[in-house]
Amino acid sequence: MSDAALKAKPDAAATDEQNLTDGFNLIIEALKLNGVKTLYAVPGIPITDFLRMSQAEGLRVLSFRHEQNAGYAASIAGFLTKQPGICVTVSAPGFLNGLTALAHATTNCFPMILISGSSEREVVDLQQGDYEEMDQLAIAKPLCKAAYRVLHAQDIGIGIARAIRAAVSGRPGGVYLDLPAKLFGQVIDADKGKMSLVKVIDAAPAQIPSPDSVKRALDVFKSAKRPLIILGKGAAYAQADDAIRSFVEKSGVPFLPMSMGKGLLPDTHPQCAGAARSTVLAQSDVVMLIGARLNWLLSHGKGKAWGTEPKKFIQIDIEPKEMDSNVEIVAPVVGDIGSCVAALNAAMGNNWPAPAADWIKTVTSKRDENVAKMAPRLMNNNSPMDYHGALGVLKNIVKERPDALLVNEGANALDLARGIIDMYKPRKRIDVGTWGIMGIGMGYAIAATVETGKPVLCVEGDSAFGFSGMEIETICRYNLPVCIVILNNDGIYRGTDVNKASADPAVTMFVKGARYDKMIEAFGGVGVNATSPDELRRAVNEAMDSGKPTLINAVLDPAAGSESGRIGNLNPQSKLKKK
Ligand SMILES: Cc1ncc(C[n+]2csc(CCOP(=O)(O)OP(=O)(O)O)c2C)c(N)n1
Ligand SMILES: [Mg+2]
Repeated sequence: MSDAALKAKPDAAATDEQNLTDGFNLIIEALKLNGVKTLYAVPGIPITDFLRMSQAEGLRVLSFRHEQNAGYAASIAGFLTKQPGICVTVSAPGFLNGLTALAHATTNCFPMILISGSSEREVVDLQQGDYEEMDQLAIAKPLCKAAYRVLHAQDIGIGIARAIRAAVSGRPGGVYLDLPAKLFGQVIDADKGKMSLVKVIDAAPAQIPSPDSVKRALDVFKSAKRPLIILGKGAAYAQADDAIRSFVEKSGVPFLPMSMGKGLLPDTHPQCAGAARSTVLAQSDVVMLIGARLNWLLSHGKGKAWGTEPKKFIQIDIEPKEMDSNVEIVAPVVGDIGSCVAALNAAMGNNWPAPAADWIKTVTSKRDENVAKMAPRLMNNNSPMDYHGALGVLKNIVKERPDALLVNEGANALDLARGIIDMYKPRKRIDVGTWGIMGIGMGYAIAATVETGKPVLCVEGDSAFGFSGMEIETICRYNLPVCIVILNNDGIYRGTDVNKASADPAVTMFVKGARYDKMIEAFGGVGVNATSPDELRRAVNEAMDSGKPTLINAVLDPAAGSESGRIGNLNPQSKLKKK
């Protein structure tokens, strides 16, 4: 071959390559075209190069230590942004690790897409024992809103468009997207590839409530003697903050925020009935639910907690099937929360009659009484600490730093923090959600700061932290402004349980006096052992000021805490004596 011919050959190949694209690139382009900026992932076959290329192409790739945490991060990214959070995993075990988070997203109505690489269809379907063989699509289906598989590179655009639309439209939820290994390497004509990409237009179209339903709701609301508004996390998700605030204030009605609805209006707002929960549930006669479901968290809308007064429920929700799920809904308003509240605002006018003064007085005096009762307990400086001493400190820190996000999980660590720490802005409190699961902590913390650019304070039970604790390495590696406070009472619920049958520790007990702060030092973070509220205050303020990854081991009295926190009544009981 002549020199000229030798030279010409690579050039021809290069021109050929220019006219071709592949699965790797098409997936990245399809995601970018639809505004995806971040992937939460754990690398491995067949997605390692995909993640490398994504990073090279300008996507932010957060590489985790375990897929469940990457999945929880993606799920809360969806809640915070109204865009589907994306988690990417390897096949079989990685997929299964991510699946818990996908089911969690679906249950909590967070838009999320779990993208998993998978083994070859031919081999999986004949069950011939492929590397990480598993029929992932079939397994994912019952746990999510929709599940899709893409087999051909030219279908990647459609596959990703369908996944995005399914995740965010209507009631949001989890979507599974199955991408077999061979797809990534499939090569097609570059122009054809480009043409096959789909930009999703109006992914979550407004769903306008019918005028009749709005009128019916306002008629019932107006007829109330003791009205109550309950704000759920659906209301927070909607990002209709001004409209919701204006509706609540125009009505003058007491409102009760659900855990992740806290901060839509400040917990210190004159109409907030958070500290008078039992009173308002028992005594109200008309209850308007805005993006809140009558599930176990609201005692299904019936029974002792709801008192003996007859109730009328008005429910605002995007999902028609939610209506009458537990009790009769006399005024269902079906639509997206933003559109529904806007319609209520328009129809109620500016002269809405104030609720009866005696009802407002009942609520506010109960609230003020409970707040006053709690106040001295929050100021104690006991060492070792109790929950109230430690949480009193954190309450003040959140008041001074209302822009920070608060991540919260545990049993006592959750229930007491929820009650004690006031929130001032929407979508600042993120926690265990509908299932009350442990393990969301570090994944949520990572996504919270990555998605919002704000610092994060995590309030963690020592057990709760253990479920995602290894991600402190991820927090240090990406140098994220996350301050973790572990309310360490040496165990699940408390650290005083005794096993009388053998030398083994009781099942709820952990190593006594464990020093969690030393763990983060292994990765270059700041570790602090705090034994009093004063030490805790100093350490948290320093961490929030510096933005350095910090883990504070807050030493609690092992006797502090009660079985299952506030929900001990859910433990099954038998008439037979316990052994
Ligand atoms: C995934 C999962 N596994 C187990 C549980 C059961 N559970 C509920 S709370 C809890 C831990 C409570 O202990 P801790 O986090 O230390 O909080 P504390 O009450 O001691 O403050 C556990 C294991 C759960 N909710 N979720
Ligand atoms: Mg504990």
